[in-house]
Amino acid sequence: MFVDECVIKVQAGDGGRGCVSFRREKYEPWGGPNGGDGGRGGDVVLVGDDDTNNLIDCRFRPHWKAAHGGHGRGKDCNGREGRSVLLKLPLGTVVINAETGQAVAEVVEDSQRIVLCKGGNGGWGNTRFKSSTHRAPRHANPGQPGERGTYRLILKSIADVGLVGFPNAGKSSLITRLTQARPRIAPYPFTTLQPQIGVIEYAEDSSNQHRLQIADIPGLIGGASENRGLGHRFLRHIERCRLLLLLLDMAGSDGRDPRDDYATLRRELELYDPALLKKPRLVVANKMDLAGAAANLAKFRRRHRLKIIGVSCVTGIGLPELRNELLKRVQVLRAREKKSPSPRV
Ligand SMILES: Nc1nc2c(ncn2[C@@H]2O[C@H](COP(=O)(O)OP(=O)(O)OP(=O)(O)O)[C@@H](O)[C@H]2O)c(=O)[nH]1
Ligand SMILES: [Mg+2]
Repeated sequence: MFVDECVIKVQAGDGGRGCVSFRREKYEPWGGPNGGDGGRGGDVVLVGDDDTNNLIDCRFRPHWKAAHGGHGRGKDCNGREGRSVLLKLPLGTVVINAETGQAVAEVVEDSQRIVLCKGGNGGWGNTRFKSSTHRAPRHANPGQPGERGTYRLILKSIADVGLVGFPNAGKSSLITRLTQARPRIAPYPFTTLQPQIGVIEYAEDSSNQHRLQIADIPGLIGGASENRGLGHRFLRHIERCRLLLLLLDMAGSDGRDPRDDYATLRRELELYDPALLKKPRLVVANKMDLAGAAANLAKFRRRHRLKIIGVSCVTGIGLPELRNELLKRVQVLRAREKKSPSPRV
């Protein structure tokens, strides 16, 4: 089961109470105050985890509570600190406050730690209140309550290249040819039901290796904005990609015209978010090994004056050119982002 959205309730630990106590020993009947402080409550901490790509843990465990701090005790003993609770989240998780609707955090790096709710401070024991004029204070502070809240988690995968295409266009076949990822491939639509991320490795030389991530999402069809097919649900996983790869079945093997497919894909992207159309994109014509594909490509080129790379995932033609083109474009985009960094949300 793939879960990319869920709601959690979190509660940090309360601080422990301070203690009121006085030193009483043999021959020392009126010793001073010696009440210890309460301990801090534990925090709720989000931790980026590169090994998960799913929010399923949070779906089945929606309540996360950190431990309360221990109460202070006599003989100047401070309470213990409450243990923090660590929530491992996949990279690309956006945390939204469910009450205000505001994004409060975003997990983007492996092992990144974000304190979502802070534990309450422990209360002071009566030792803290003694002074030259107040030598036997009989009060202590209660601990402060820990922060708590309800948050919506939304996973938006992070990849360099996002694959968009009709069902059966060959998206999973392409990712299988280019990377080590092994999504299911079958001659019927909607084989892929959840996003898959693969890594393309380029061994330039032994000291300088480049890699880029490519995301395969379930296919789009006309009317996806009205929830036809799997709808627009998975488009959030390509929202942050640097480059969109529009993959077309140039042989029209499902009886459609690739030129109509291209128009439909663009319209669906625009209906989801017009910003997606402004993203750099590369059009790739697949299934060039089949009869009719070359003629269709010529017609397509006549209508759209774009750079189109023709490939076949069966024979492998065009794939080396595609690999190089992807690296070249992503490197340019990365360099541009470095110059003027802007959030890829
Ligand atoms: N002849 C030919 N067949 C291809 C090529 N690429 C993919 N196919 C076939 O097309 C069918 C669909 O391929 P998939 O890779 O599963 O397509 P997809 O876009 O991932 O489809 P969904 O996951 O259903 O959206 C499979 O039967 C593949 O073998 C190609 O270049 N040439
Ligand atoms: Mg697929």
